[in-house]
Amino acid sequence: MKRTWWKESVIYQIYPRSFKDSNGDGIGDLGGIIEKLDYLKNLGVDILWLSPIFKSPNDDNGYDVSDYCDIMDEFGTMTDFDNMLAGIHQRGMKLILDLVPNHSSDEHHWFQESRKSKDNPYRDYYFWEKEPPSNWTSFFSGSAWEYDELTEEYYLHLFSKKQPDLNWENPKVRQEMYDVMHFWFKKGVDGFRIDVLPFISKRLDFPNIDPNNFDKAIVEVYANGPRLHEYLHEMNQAVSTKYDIMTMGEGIGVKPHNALDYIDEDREELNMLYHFDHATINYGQGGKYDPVDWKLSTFKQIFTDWHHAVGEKGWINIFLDNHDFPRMVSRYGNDGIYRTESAKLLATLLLTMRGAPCIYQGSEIGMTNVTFETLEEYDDVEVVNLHAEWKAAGKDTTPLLKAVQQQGRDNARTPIQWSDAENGGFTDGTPWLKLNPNYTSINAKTALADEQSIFYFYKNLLAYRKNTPTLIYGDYQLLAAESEKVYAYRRWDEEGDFLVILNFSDDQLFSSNFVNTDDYQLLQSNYTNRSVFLRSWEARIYRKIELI
Ligand code: TEU
Ligand code: CA
Repeated sequence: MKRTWWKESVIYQIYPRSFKDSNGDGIGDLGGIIEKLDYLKNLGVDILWLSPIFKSPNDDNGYDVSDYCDIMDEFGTMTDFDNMLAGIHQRGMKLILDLVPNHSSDEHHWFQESRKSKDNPYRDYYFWEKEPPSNWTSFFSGSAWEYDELTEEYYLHLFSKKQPDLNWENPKVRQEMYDVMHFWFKKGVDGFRIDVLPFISKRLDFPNIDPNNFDKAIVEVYANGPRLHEYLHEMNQAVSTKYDIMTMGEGIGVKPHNALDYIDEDREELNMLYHFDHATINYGQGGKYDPVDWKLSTFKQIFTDWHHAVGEKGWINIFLDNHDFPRMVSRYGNDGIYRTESAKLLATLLLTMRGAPCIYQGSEIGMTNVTFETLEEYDDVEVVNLHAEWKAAGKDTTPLLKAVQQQGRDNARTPIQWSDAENGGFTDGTPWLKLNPNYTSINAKTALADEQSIFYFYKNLLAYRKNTPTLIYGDYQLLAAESEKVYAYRRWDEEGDFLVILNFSDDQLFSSNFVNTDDYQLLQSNYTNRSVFLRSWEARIYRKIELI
């Protein structure tokens, strides 16, 4: 398998709006990121991925772009960007930005022109129809077709109505997006995370979808359209191959069976992608806000299936949370009495799998979900629209509040808790979104002063992984597959042989019941003292004793 810098890198995702405010307006910004570059260097991450920083009306907090080649007013200026990029490179780190090619903001001048008249040169930059051709629905409630009275036609938007879908059938649209990529690569950016990339080619015969099976609609209708891989290869040849950069696709609609269509290095399309199979593991029949229990055996099988599906031909991100999902320690761990142990266990999983580990801001200090008491306190357009839909239908919104508290994206968007000072040291002003009140005890300052903190667990294991190619490139085998409490697996190659044993439960177990560790020695545990028992949320790494 080819070895590359981006395969050996650990990525840290920053959601700039919530990372650090440097000018007191309550909104995170590039100046705040510059202030924290030494903190990130100390942690030991290699690549910073910034959620979108381009001009935007922030209907979807930057994922609605009104100018792809200029910095969002709230985040600062292009000079701030240049200073931040220089600071990142001076510290030996790299920067990838978040490209949003599937849709623009409705305030982008392309759309402002397109909607003016049916014969406007920008008309077919977007999808316009006299009547909605099918029953497609938006991710953010309601129809995916919005009526525009100016030309008395409907335009397509798979997300909010302020995010009209761009028409990639139009070669001018494709060229515009390649020009955007060249612009940032020429400034020295090291790559892109590319938003909802599988959607840029859709089923343009617009078949109806089964409203009771949105995941099927995503995979078969919204994503993976007939010209997708033609576009991805064209993008690769027109842009990517001209720079030493990395492209990472957000793989909504990608499954093990079609993953290599995107990331097989011989196909010259994308370098890597991340999938959502584990991230949607608790979606019930009614989707995200109809959560159900999930089984560890299912979770383990997903990681195992993806490992074998991608094999040695491709590369995937390994993540457990990001700005679209709840905090991982609340979702997969125990954010109560075992918060520290379970956060360290999840860090062990992230950092001992084959793939590019992706740490979401705040996970390194074990930040948890927040519980806002009313739906009005939530900012996310997905929740605002759903709340309005429930109220319009006269439904009791109590169950929705409960589901949003558990599943909502704002759980991951509360401002980073830097210290126990007012507003967690995030801002001197009024934060754009309320902080989690537990910032008084869960914050970076406290973590940095405690050598047993989650921060130093990440730092130490990050460093170990970087010096242990087996954990990066080695093979993987699931062990104790049937266990609903323990996730155990082996990682090995000619240079090393490791066992990882993770107790995903509050229970104390006999470790010998699960894996034979006779020829191995304990390398590390998230508990400081030893025990014959595998303790609650204990994470152990064993290394095979090398016979001299
Ligand atoms: O996300 C697309 C996506 O798959 C998730 O947003 C998820 O389906 C959605 O949150 C509904 O639960 C990307 C970005 O990561 C997300 O923040 C944007 O809202 C979305 O695209 C539109 O740009
Ligand atoms: Ca600010």
